[in-house]
Amino acid sequence: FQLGEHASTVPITSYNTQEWQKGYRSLDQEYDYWIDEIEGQIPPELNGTLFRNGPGRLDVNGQRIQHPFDGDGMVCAIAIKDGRAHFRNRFVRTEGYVAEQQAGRILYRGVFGTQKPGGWLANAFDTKIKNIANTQILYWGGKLLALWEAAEPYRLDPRTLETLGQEYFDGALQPSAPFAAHPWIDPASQFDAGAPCLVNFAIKAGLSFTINIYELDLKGAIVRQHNHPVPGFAFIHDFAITPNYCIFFQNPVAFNPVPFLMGTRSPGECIKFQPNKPTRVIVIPRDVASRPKPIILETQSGFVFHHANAYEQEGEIVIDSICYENLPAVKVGADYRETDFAALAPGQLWRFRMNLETKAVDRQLVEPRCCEFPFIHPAKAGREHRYVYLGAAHTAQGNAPLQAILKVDLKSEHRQIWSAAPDGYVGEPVFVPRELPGASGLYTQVEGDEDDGWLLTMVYDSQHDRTDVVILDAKDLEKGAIARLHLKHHVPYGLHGSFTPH
Ligand code: 3ON
Ligand code: FE
Repeated sequence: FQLGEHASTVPITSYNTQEWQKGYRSLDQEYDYWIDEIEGQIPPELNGTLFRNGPGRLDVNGQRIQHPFDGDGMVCAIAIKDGRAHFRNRFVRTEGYVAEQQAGRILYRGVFGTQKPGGWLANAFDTKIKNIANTQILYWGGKLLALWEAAEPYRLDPRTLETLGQEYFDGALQPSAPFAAHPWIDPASQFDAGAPCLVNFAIKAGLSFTINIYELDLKGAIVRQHNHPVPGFAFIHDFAITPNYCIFFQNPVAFNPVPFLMGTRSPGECIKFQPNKPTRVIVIPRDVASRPKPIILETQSGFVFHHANAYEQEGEIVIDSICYENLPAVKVGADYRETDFAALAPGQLWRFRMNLETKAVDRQLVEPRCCEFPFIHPAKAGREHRYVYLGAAHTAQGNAPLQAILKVDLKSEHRQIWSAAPDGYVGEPVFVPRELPGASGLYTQVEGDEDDGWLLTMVYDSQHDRTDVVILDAKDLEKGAIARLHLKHHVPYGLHGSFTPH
């Protein structure tokens, strides 16, 4: 593989860089309205709230945030009931957001390039990074939690999205301790008599690294916790679970802290991908009673942000992940809006098979199309799944912005695609099963077909400079959107979301 290999061979026709860039403007206003411009029809059986988090502000009073991953979390709630939909968005009032709003300028350094104004002198030896609560939003144990992987969750009011403060789970989480942005719901936990539980992790960074694993019961209490040291530098954004294991991919990266300490670079700009080093796979048993010890495996070099799912099969663990052949360095001072997509390696869906006895890891490319934001039926978490839904590029080859929703059938190898190109840019597709949730208010069982339900995604329509909430029939993407809810404004490209039926 050569970086930029696609550049000369693939004509870029599906998107326009200037149009794409418009989706990265701040949305300062906070709205609260019934959506009355709807094309098509919201299915009357679809009831609940789609919560979505992401950077809402790409500048502080005109001072540019260097990278969208550094932007303050802004949560959208699209509440759907009886064919009607209501929109609301609110910034998470983190300590840093409030302080910077008051000051009218950037007061904190960010992980991905944002620096305080005033050059390196103004930044040197300041290692305090703002909790921006911008990555995921999830309702669990009666609490709506905005998550960012390097600090504690913020709790919001699920109805008003008002910020209620940091969440420490009755003191089980230490002040300012991290809590990752990628929890999984185990639909039937063997450690909770078959009840669902929430499994999350945290990467505690410092001179050495630790993986913390947290399991929460339905009431939202941390009921199991264990910690494991990790050798080397750990940049682990997501993980996967099975009934018995947690699986982590430790990406091969090196970190040189000196420029960060000297104030010349952010931490993200000090990370260097190591193409000649293997990826370490860390498998940690979930059974705390057995005093779990990590099992370490190795596979080819690659970079993984997101896993679609994992499951156990005849002594092996199967895991589907979005893997990049290379992680481009965050370039100092570069403008992310000038990204040369064609010069970067695309994220692609791979299947890894891992044998815990022999430690052999086998990997296979499942889908070469550029894709990100994998999503599965919630009841299949940790169990064998048939379908993966993804945000994908419009064209089958090359790297490009996400403009389509792709459905991969792992059994028949069939694909379905719905594209919003050339004007539309899509986000994560959230799958909502058609069947009603179980007594716990969660989707814990697949009753009919695994793809019987809807995909909800937010699509930036660059032509109208506004965002649509698009509803697709997950069984048949190619029949087109069954409803397009036009918002009154744009919403900056986001990260992750979840659906809460109620
Ligand atoms: O790992 C160490 C400890 C740690 C927690 C060092 C560290 C400084 C890198 C770190 C912090 C990591 C953070 C704060 C990561 C935040 C990530 C984030 C906000 C978002 C990641 C998004 C990933 C993807 C793949 C997004 C894709 C977006 C598109 C395709 C387009 O919209
Ligand atoms: Fe993520």
